[in-house]
Amino acid sequence: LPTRSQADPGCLPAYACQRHSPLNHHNLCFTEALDTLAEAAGFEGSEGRFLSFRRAASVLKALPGPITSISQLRGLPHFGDHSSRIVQELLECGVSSEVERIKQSERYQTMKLFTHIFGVGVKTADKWYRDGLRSLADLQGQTRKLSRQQEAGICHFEDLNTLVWRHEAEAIQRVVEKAVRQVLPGATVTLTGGFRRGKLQGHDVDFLITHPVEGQEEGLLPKVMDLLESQGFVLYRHTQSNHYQDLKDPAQSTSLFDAYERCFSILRLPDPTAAFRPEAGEEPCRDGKAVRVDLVVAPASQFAFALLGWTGSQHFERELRRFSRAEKQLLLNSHGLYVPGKKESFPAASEEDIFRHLGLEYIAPEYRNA
Ligand code: DCP
Ligand code: MG
Repeated sequence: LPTRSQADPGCLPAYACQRHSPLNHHNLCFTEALDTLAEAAGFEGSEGRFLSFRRAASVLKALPGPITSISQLRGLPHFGDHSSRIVQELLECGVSSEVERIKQSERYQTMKLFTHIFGVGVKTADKWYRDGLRSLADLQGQTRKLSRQQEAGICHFEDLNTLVWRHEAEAIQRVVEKAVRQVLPGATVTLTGGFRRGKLQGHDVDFLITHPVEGQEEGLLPKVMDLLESQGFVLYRHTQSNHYQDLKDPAQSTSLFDAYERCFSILRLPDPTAAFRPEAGEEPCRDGKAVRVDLVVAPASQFAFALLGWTGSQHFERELRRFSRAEKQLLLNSHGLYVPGKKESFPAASEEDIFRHLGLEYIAPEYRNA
């Protein structure tokens, strides 16, 4: 299978997991427009349109240079009439009237606002919109019951919608690592998500925790969160225990949600002055910025799958699973790689093993920004 995109854009492979998608690419003005259309389609529940625009945007992220003429789109996978028209308009006018109209619309702006609240998905945002709500003030001024998560999301809205910098993610990692090791010596904490793909900023911080002795890691998170709470770092936490033993067919867990022990949290960023004075670590930080942190615990035997699944990007993950199913008749999720109907996963000690099982060239995390 051709996996290199660099040499000849005419031979760009169809799946994002077969291409190199660097963080910084050459077609930002086009991909932003197409991603906006994808997002807007997602707000309307149009999964098909969402995927078409997302796939077209992703193709442009893997091109070796900028699109300067519409003829360069010829032969590119996933470029339908609509996406081509948008690119053409941008080439000719510098803006797309359709994209501008959407961005200005009350519907788009409100849906964007509401879905940026922690704990609010498209369905809830749409319901609120149809009920006539348009702003955070509208939400606060009404009597409907919000979930504890949504309350926290509104309370920390401003902080949570300020991007997290890499050095802030690393400061949180030090705090989490210290707590994890105190609770379970030998356990490791890996920074995943966008930061593992080389992003300098993210909307949250994702950690994957494991221990070399299988089973030792079970039940770790409640203890870690108790410790972090006693240190004054926890603003919100919702911990779930793992349930992969309960799954009748682990391969069927192909939804976006895996069955690992996990905690969705909001942590207070450690005081920067305390970060350089470990002896002052006992002192709770009072004024740190609120940051969304996801902690996931995987047993050693599933770690490679969890790491691959949590590194993203989301589109890269979707494409890996689609490739596995359509091209290899295998089911991939964050727990394993399965022959349909079989309970046992292929073993994998590393991400490289998984790519190899799938017959794919290994793509390093920095090139998974599809
Ligand atoms: N992921 C997933 N299923 C979920 C949540 C996440 O497969 N339900 C994967 C894909 C994501 C990665 O985990 O790329 C991390 O999720 P984020 O939403 O945090 O996305 P990123 O870290 O990639 O981006 P950002 O920088 O915006 O946080
Ligand atoms: Mg993230």
